[in-house]
Amino acid sequence: MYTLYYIPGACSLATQVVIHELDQVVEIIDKQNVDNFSDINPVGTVPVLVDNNSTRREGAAVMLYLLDKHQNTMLPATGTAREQAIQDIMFANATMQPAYGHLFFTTQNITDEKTKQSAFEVAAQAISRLWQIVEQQLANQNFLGGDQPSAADIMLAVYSRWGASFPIDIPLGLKTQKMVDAVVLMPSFQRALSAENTQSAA
Ligand SMILES: N[C@@H](CCC(=O)N[C@@H](CS)C(=O)NCC(=O)O)C(=O)O
Repeated sequence: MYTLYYIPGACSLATQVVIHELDQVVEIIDKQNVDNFSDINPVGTVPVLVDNNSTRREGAAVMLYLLDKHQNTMLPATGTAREQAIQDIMFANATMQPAYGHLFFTTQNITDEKTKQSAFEVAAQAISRLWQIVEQQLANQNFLGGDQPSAADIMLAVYSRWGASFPIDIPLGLKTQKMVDAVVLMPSFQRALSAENTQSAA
């Protein structure tokens, strides 16, 4: 059984979805209820995955660990399809997620309202440019992984929900919106959302 430390709605949601897709049992713990979280992850971030006695952090590394450990169609075992899937995971984790991070940084660190709105807008433009790249990649396929969702599709679907918390518009292309809607409707995604809600309500 895995233990996954999470924050509701955060990038750790994608980790939980993938664990469900892999048919693995997971206990989830809200990081905000853990007093000594820095003992578990000195960086202070989620996701953190505990597998028996080993603790893993960094979303992309956790994702690759899980996908290499359990049989699945989300990460091809060899060849260019595997290279593409890893590139897509890295794009999600190391490019799209930090771009959204600018929105959270702005909220937390800029107090002047005019400066704050400008910073939101600049960040939103940068994020929108990245979504246009996703749209181009989806021109001839329904998911980044081809005809079924990959880990990167799941990660991007989670991030796409963050824009609603900020006073800016981040439009998604038609194919991208269709990909996000399909991922959010996956039973594993709904199960992960519901597990987070149940924990938060407890
Ligand atoms: N590079 C890290 C970044 C993870 C990260 O930024 N996680 C956010 C949530 S998506 C977090 O834990 N932020 C700290 C906090 O909100 O307390 C990773 O990929 O795991």
